[in-house]
Amino acid sequence: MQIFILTLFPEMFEGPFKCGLFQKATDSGVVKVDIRNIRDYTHNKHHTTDDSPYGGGAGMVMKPEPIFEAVETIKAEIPPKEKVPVILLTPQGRVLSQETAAELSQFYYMIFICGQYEGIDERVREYLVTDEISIGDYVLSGGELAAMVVINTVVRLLPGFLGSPASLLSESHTDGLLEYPQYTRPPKFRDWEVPEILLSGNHAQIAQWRQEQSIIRTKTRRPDMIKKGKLLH
Ligand code: 6GU
Repeated sequence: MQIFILTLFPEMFEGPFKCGLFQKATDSGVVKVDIRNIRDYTHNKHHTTDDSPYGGGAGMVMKPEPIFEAVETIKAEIPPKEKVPVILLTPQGRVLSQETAAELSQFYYMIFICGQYEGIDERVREYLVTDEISIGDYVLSGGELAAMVVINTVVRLLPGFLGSPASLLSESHTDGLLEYPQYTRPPKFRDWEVPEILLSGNHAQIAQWRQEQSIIRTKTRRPDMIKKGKLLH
């Protein structure tokens, strides 16, 4: 997968892509991340990327020209037959879910535009962007952190990202239930013992216990997930 990120703050991306499994994925070629500064696509004297809003009001609005030019430059580097989603990170977008992540993981190329919270010229939305994503109902100052979250959910679904594909199957939000409690050695830490059943070696009973724990946990912590009918698949 090849991911392009358009941002005014490329430095923000230095951490998350250089650690742990993600670094492994970039090293092994499972994913390539190409971060581009929107400012590099400006031609005016001061390399301005924003301007005051028509009609007045507080804050600044991101100008359309550098964003269009950046996307068009990237598209010219991609084989023309490829379907390339152009995704704007914005609190006005559809809210990210595991289904959205699975859907995006099917594309080979993707372009993310990190908007600043104050705003982006509407013509970017209307004539350039193909999808708008939010990561939840709260406000971030810009789309950068949101892009990292979206990209993380997508890339970890790619074949070759996780050590064992089984861990994708049992995890929260994939089978619609929260994960069951996990323990490791020692069997007794301070006064607290690991549930006996997990030490029993009886795999059928362990599987049943875990399923029950998942259901209890989901009912108490996320009853909304059960109401949504996610339990049914
Ligand atoms: Cl994608 N951007 C901003 N600025 N705030 C957000 C968001 C995105 N998703 C949730 N809050």
